Amino acid sequence: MKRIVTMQDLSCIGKCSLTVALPLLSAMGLECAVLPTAVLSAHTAFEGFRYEPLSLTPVADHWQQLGLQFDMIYTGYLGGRAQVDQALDFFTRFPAMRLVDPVMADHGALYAGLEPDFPAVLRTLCAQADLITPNITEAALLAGLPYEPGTHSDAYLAQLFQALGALGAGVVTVTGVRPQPDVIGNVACDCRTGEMHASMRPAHPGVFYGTGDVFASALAALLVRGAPLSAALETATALTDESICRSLWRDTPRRFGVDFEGALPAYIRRVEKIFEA
Ligand code: PXL
Repeated sequence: MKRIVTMQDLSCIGKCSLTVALPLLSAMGLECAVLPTAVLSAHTAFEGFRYEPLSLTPVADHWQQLGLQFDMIYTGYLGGRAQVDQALDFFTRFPAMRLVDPVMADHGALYAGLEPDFPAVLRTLCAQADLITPNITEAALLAGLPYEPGTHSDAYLAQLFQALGALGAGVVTVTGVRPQPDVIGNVACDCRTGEMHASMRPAHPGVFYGTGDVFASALAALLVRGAPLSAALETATALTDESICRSLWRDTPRRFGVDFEGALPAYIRRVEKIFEA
């Protein structure tokens, strides 16, 4: 079984980060080790959230003594410079494929509690990644380009991908791309070959928390199991869209996250078909 370690916060309420990544990665047939970077009473869109950072160094020390090895390191929300430094240190200690989801912003604004220089801090982490998965806001912040709410022209996307590729990661995916007002989806670029893929769906109005984490977790699992980028993008996008649609049907309060749980059985069948082929 492949072993993946995911480093991100544990938000106790509002499905996102670890409470999305762990169930998804396990359901996709991976051994999932967890490095909780902080405990939050609820994610940062809940007013008054409490934040307790954790030190990962003792965990990394112990894992090194045990001689543990990982197929992939997947980092998500890190919350501050100290946590990013710990991720960089972890990268040097454990050789593995690195997926960095530069979680920091959405809809043109940084998440509550993050310092304005955090995009520059995350750029240093992205430079050490094999794959990065920003949303369109994070992509603009990392690229140093103005945020555009959409629609996104081919020229704007080309500028984004060029700047993100120059950061150093071989593969860049950007989520929340809107080529037309009623269409939204994800675009992947293998910057080493110039190969591009897009996976689009009908857009639904409003904010859906945790969807970036659903997408990145699904993509991580598919890629570590050896799926080609095009199939991984399409399948991870399908799970994200299905989770959003189920939340809409069931009218789940938005801040509590999307209903990925109900989408999982069909998704797992779809994933197994990729690896049967
Ligand atoms: O879903 C991204 C995310 C992860 N972790 C925390 C967050 C958010 C988004 O708001 O607040 C703590």
